[in-house]
Amino acid sequence: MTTAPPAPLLVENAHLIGDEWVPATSGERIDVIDPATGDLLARVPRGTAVDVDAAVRAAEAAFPAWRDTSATTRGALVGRWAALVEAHAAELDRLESQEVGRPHWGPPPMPRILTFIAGQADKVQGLSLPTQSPDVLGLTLREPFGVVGSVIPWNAPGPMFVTDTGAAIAAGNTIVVKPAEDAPLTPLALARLAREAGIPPGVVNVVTGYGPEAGAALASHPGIRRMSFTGSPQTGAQVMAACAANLVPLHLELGGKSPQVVFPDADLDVAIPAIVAGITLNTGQICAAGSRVVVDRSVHAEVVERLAERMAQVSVGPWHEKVQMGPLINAKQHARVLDYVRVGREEGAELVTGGGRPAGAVFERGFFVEPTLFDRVAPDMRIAREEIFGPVLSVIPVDGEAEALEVANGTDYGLVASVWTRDVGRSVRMARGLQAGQVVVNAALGAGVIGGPFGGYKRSGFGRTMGADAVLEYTQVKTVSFRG
Ligand code: TXE
Repeated sequence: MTTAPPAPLLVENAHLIGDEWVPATSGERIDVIDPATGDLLARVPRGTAVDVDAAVRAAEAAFPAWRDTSATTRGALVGRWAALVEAHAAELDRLESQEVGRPHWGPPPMPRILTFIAGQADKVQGLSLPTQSPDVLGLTLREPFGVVGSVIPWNAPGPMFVTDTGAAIAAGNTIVVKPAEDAPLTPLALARLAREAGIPPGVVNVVTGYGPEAGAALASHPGIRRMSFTGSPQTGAQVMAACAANLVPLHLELGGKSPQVVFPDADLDVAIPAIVAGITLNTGQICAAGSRVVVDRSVHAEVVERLAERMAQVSVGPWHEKVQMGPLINAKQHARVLDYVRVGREEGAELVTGGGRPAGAVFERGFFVEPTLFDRVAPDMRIAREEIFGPVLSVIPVDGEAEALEVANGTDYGLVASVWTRDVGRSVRMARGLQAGQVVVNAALGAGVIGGPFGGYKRSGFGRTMGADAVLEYTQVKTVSFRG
């Protein structure tokens, strides 16, 4: 096995506050580890409330000029950022692969996300309003909030960083981002490219650090006018409480327990590989991971057999072009996933394949776990209701469409749902009935739609990113009426 060479965009022990790449005021650092090997990749500042405060002040100072920069120029600068990210795509991909421990996914989505956002910057429009009298004009303005805050997780640090940052700054806000302590290197590299693209100092700021220190300080900072958070529901609730104290609006993206509903008329040749990819991609550490297979009993045995066969073919290992699944992010997540395997067995589910650390010397140092399949899972078991965030797939047999829908909707989450059927009427009924922010019919999760709004129903969160309104979400509306 070859290891990926070190990425040249690495920023060592510095985060970005205004125009300065600086260490933490405390001088303390956090080790960033390659989860496939346990090797040290780099150290980043352990930022605290002091650093967050400095970043918010830098963002406040930059805001008036950035707000007053024309939308055309803002869009052009985000476009230049997209072009630089594209030019460095291979290095960014390597860096993200190393810190997340994932294999090569193909071209990174960051340039595409930024290009889409860049095109929205000069499309932020208000309305002209009817008025009571002919000498009065009424209109709405869409204005930025000011300084916005963003806390992002470690599972897809590059796409998360550009999704929030791009939309926020295209609308004329300035931003302070707190990346996850496990994967801050890609966000730092992207911030470096933002500066190189000519985005002025203070418009994009990044403070690295631990959640309860830097993250909590950002969420509760009185200078923040709007917040966004992606991560666990527990931390999301804390961030929301901090925002509530300051009456700050926010959007939350909190994960899922996404069902993949398989009917007897499904094309299993397409469905089986897609379902396995949906739970092994990024080692199951994706908010949209399809972690429950809700399958009609009449095809249940065949589906389980074919899923097991396919899962056994997934190549697991440290970064290599041919490897499909890497390790989990850290020791805590590794212990958590293995604990869910124990829970599933104790609850009476049938472990069909996987369930442990793969055998072999190469797996001893990293946080590896086998692709794992549980059958005969009941809807009320914990492994059917709680987000595991690992490559653990639960098969739940059901009888008929009504029960399939009830079981598919039977969790607190509602992020993504897929349906596998050739019956058009049934797919329409399911698309309408499924409680999820995204429904996919006969395709892999997240397949190919450009500009689809992304976000959750129920406890998967609220607010939408990535859609035609991504930039509008970062504006507030002012009604102006004036008499001539
Ligand atoms: O999440 P946290 P963790 C889920 C997934 C996973 C579980 C735990 O189920 O197993 O969460 O992961 C910052 N104030 N998801 O512990 O704590 C933290 O530094 C402000 C789903 O990593 O939510 C990091 O930047 N911020 C998910 C970010 O929050 C705080 C992606 C996420 O960490 C904070 C990740 C605080 N008090 C995990 N405490 C998805 N939706 O895709 C922590 N943070």
